[in-house]
Amino acid sequence: MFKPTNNTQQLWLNACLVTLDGSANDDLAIREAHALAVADGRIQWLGPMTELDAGDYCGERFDLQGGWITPGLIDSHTHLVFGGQRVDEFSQRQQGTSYSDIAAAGGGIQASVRATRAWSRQQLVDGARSRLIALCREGVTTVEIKSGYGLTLDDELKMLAAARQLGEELPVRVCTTLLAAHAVPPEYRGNADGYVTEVCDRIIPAAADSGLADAVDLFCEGIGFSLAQSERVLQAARAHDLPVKIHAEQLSHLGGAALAAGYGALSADHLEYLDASGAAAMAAAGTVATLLPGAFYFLRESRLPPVQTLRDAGVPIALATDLNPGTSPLGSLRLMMNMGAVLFGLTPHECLAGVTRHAARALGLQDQRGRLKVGQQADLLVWTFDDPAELSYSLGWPQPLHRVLGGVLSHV
Ligand code: DI6
Ligand code: FE
Repeated sequence: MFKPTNNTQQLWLNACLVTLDGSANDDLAIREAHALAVADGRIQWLGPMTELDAGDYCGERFDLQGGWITPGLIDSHTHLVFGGQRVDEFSQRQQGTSYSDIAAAGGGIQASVRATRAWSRQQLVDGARSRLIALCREGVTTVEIKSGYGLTLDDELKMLAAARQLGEELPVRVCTTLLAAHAVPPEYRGNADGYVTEVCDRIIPAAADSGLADAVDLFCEGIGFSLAQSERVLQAARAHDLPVKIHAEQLSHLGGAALAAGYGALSADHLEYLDASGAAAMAAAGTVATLLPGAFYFLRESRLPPVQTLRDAGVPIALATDLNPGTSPLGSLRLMMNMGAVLFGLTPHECLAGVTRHAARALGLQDQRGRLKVGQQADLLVWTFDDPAELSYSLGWPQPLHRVLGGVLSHV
C-alpha cells in the first residue's frame, strides 16, 4: 500500500498509464486502473488504484476516470534555430531545381549561414520561438536543438546560447548539440580539412568550456564531411568528454554510422543507406537509430531506411522532426509519427516509443525521461483517446488535455 508523503505534490488517479517500461523495444507496457504520484518534480510512485491509500492526502489530485497518461514527447533532432528563411528555395524546387543545384548556386545551407551570421542571439531566439511553441503545443516537453548555421566559433556559440535561452523562456527542456561540422563555410572553400582543424582545435574546446553544448554532431556525407574528417571530429569530442551523434547514410553509404558507433554515439540519424553491418555495429554500441521521415518526404526521396534490418539487430528506433529550413520545415512531431508509420512502415507502437523512450536514449537521458517509471522526471501528457495508436493514426487530434513538466502543469 502506498501512502502519499509530505513531499507528494500531485496525484493522478484512475489512469491508463502508457509506461513504455517493458523489455521489448516496442512494448508500450500499458497499466490500466493505475495511479501515479509526483514528488519533487519526479515520479514518486505508480501502481494499481487498489494499492493506493490517499485518505489523508489533501494536495493536488486529478481523477482521470480512465483517461490516459503518456510520457512527454521528445523531439531528439532539430535545427530549429536559424536566421532568415528559405521559402524562395521551395518555389525554385517546385519549378524543378534540385536541392543540390540550389546548394551549388550558393543557396541551401550557405544561405542559412549568411542569414544566421547576420542575426543577433536575440533575433535568433525571436525567430525560433514560434517553431518551438508549435512543437510544445503538440506535447513536446524535451527538444534537442543543433547549431550548424554559424560555422565560426562565435556564431556557433551564439546559436547554442539562443537555444539555451529558448529553454529558459518556454516550458520545455532544451538539449543543445554542437554541429559545427555541418558544412564547409565560405572562408574554407576547397579546404575542408582546414575547417575540420578549426572545429577540432577551437570550436569544440570552446563549446565544451562554455558548457553550452550537451553533445557534438557532424554531417558525414559526400556533400558533408568524409569518414576521415568525421573521425577527427569524433576524437575531438571524446577528448572533451562530449557525447556524439552523427548524420549518416542519408544520401549514400559512407560507413559513418558504424564509425560513430565505435565512439559510443548516442544516435546515428537518417540512415536510409545503412547496411546490416552498420546496424550490427550500432546494436553492439547501444546507438539509437533516429529516423527522419520529414526530410525523406520533403526531398521526395525514395530510398527507405532499413527498418526490418534495425529491428532484427535490436537497434532502438527514434523518430524526430529534423526541423530545419532546407529539408524539413515541418514543426510537428505528430506528423513524423504518422509518416513513420505510413512512409517507413513502423508500427504505431514503434512510433510512440520512438518519440518517448528511444528519443530519450538518443539524448543520453534514458534514466531521466521517456518512460513512466519511479525516479523519472514527471514530464507527462494527459489524453483522452481509445487507443494510443491514435497518436500515429491521425493528425490535429487528439491533443493533450494537460501538459506537465517536472510536475508542474504548463500552458503554451
Ligand atoms: N541534414 C539535413 O537534413 C539538414 N542538415 C543535415 O545535415 C539540412 C540542412 C539545410 O538544408 O539547411
Ligand atoms: Fe539534421
